[in-house]
Amino acid sequence: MKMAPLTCRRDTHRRITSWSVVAAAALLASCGGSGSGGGNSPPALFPSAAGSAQAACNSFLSRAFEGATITQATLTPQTDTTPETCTVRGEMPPELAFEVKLPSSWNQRVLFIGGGGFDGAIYPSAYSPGVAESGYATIATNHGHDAAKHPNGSFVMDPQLLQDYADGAVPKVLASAKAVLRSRYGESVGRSKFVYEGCSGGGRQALIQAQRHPDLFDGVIARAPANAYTGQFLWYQKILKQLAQPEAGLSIPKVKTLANFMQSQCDALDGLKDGIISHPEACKPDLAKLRCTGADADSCLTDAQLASAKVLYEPTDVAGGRYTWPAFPYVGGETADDASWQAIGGTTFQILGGDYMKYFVAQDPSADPLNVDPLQYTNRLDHLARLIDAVNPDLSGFRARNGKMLLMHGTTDWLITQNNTTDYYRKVVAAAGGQAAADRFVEYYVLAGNDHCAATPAGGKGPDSVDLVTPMFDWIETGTHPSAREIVATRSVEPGKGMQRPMCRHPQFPKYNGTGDPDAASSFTCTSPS
Ligand SMILES: [Ca+2]
Repeated sequence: MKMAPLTCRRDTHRRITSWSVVAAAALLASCGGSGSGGGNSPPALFPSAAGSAQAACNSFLSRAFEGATITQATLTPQTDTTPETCTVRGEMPPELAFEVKLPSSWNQRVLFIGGGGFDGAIYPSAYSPGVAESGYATIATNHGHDAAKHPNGSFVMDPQLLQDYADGAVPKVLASAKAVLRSRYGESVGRSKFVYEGCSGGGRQALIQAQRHPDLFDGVIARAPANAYTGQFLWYQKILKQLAQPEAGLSIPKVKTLANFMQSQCDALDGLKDGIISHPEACKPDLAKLRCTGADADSCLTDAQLASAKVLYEPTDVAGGRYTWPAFPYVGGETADDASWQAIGGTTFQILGGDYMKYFVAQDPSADPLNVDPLQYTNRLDHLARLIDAVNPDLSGFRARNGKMLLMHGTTDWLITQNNTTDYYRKVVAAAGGQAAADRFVEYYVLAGNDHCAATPAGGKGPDSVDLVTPMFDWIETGTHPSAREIVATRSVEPGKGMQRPMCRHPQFPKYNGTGDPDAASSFTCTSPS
């Protein structure tokens, strides 16, 4: 994994999901802030008093809260950037574990931090920068199982663990965590707002809450959600089988050829040749121009390789049309770095697609993933989809309780295509009765040049760090829509330089004004496609 070198930061975290060796170190690169504003900061309920905080933290040990037993309680002292915090770990059978962070100076907001991948471990750091410094009480969980006991996808062969992973863990954890919060902060917890933020598998969890448990959270933030899970994973098998065809593999030099072609055709369409294709909808390259006219060479694609590109870029169906997958935009993973594309045909995709086909579908660890025929497992696939997929666009229950939703996706995500989030958003808009009705409770933002839940430098050429938690809490607390403020994303790998771009609501894109510092957000205007 790569960690960004930092000299000045408010928040650093690592995201390592079992899906990927890609680790995201998302952080606020500039000490000047994210541009998202500060939000409300009520006075602390529990000013740090020596002794009292330690006693309060110790008091949790071995106590039970709604079926969970507290097995650890640790008080960490205040630092230059983070408040004194009591972290408690709760466990409930069979393997569900969670963590609640209780800052002594609490801002009266509660953030549930989503995990990712196949979970099995607790990832307690927020994607939005500034959370750890700002006094949020936070909750995180392993989503039901211990990956040390059940590596990779093997846990799903236990129906209880599958249920907890799919949908069951969060309501149970939240009930226990609320009891912990009330014990620490008193009944004022009942007046606090609760938000769920997650990426990838955590993004799926965010959508699950809005779709199936609309009373649990006041707001949900779904980044790069893995919500069309069944289609996504069956597509992994489809692309792996395609790449395994004779002469159909895409080597790194071939991918570079593909990426350079996309850049030559589409980079300038957003007004600036900067290596970031910020207006992907306008990008319609003719891949036939890449066809080898003579001998095979790194600078061209053979017919078999063009067929692989077709699977990458064209919407497709899997399992005999039972499930669909929208594939990548023409600015997808091919513009990410080499390591990402090595993963497309290599380790990560093979692990993901392989574990899914072996454990989820065939329920046979010895199965050959590429030879598991989805058509032989349609009942199992439908069962998995009912449990895990989070594709229901009917959010009427969530709307009725005044819930708010933010969607976000990076354009160069090579693991889950941005097109999938766009599809879901369009369906939500339609189900809500149109754009005006949808705008009251859901906003969808696009992060041009950002990879899958990842921080730079591995995570793409654009900015990667953006605070969505502050705009969400302000939305649900004050009614100020995120779109009514300027939300700025920062490139975390270069904190001194601090490339920044405005976050634009789909289908708008950040268009260069023609003049001004290309690293300044003010040099771009969110523009609707013509
Ligand atoms: Ca550009």
